Amino acid sequence: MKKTLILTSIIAASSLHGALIHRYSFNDAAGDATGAVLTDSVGGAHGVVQGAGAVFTGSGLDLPGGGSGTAAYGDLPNNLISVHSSVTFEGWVTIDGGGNPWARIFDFGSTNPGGLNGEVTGPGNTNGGGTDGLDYIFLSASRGGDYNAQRVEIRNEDPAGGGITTHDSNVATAFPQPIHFAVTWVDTGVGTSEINYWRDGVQLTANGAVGSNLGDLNDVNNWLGRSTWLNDGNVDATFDEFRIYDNALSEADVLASVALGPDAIPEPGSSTLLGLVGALMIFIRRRSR
Ligand SMILES: [Ca+2]
Ligand SMILES: [Ca+2]
Ligand SMILES: [Ca+2]
Ligand SMILES: [Ca+2]
Repeated sequence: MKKTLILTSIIAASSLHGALIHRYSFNDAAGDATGAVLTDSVGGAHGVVQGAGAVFTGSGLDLPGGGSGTAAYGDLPNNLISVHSSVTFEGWVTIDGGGNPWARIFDFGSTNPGGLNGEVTGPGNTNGGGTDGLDYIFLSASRGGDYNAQRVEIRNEDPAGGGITTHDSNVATAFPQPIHFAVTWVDTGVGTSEINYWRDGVQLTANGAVGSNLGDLNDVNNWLGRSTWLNDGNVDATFDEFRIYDNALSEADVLASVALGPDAIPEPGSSTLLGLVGALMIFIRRRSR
């Protein structure tokens, strides 16, 4: 298994570099981030900070956590991923504290009543519909209020009838907890797709089957730190880096990224070596447990 991991990293040629389509680094000068633009340095799809209490640290966006009626979150533009047939979400985030049950790291989708009215444009329930998320893909920081438990979920109920896919994992979290995450979502056929999920370079969901396509997603509420289910709490976390790729990162790509960190992108030709370094780091970490 470990030999396989390392060999895979050596052999796999990375296609990571050319596939990065959105990059948010949050490196604005330290200070109040209320209403600030979230710059996309690669794709120009700039977002905005909604709600109250966010600050820039100089290297990240620090969200306060709290009820979604007022607390700050990152609001990215509509239709970022439904136009693609494969994507990877990747980021470096520190979970600052607990509470805020079902707090999300990211959640892209729509909220009741869905369709053209599925968009919520600010804190609270701005569209006046119900409070449940209908279409979405999310990675949660906690399951319920338990931060030693997480969930990746895809739901396709906008319009109704598309179903839901849930993948739970259980990784211990001690605040403040820095995390690297990568979630891939790839169409595999008409009405079928597949997800993979890594936390800190350890794969927790492998080839998880999903009964819908990326194009089925009504991605009008594309949020960092806020749930498309409006009664869930907003996360208390600091986002250092958030990226979207229009392909699926391989395990070698993910390990290369872990090794390099949030401030740089692997160059073509360097990611094989970096993947090896990343695999060795995880190998050593596992042996030391
Ligand atoms: Ca915080
Ligand atoms: Ca849908
Ligand atoms: Ca929106
Ligand atoms: Ca940063």
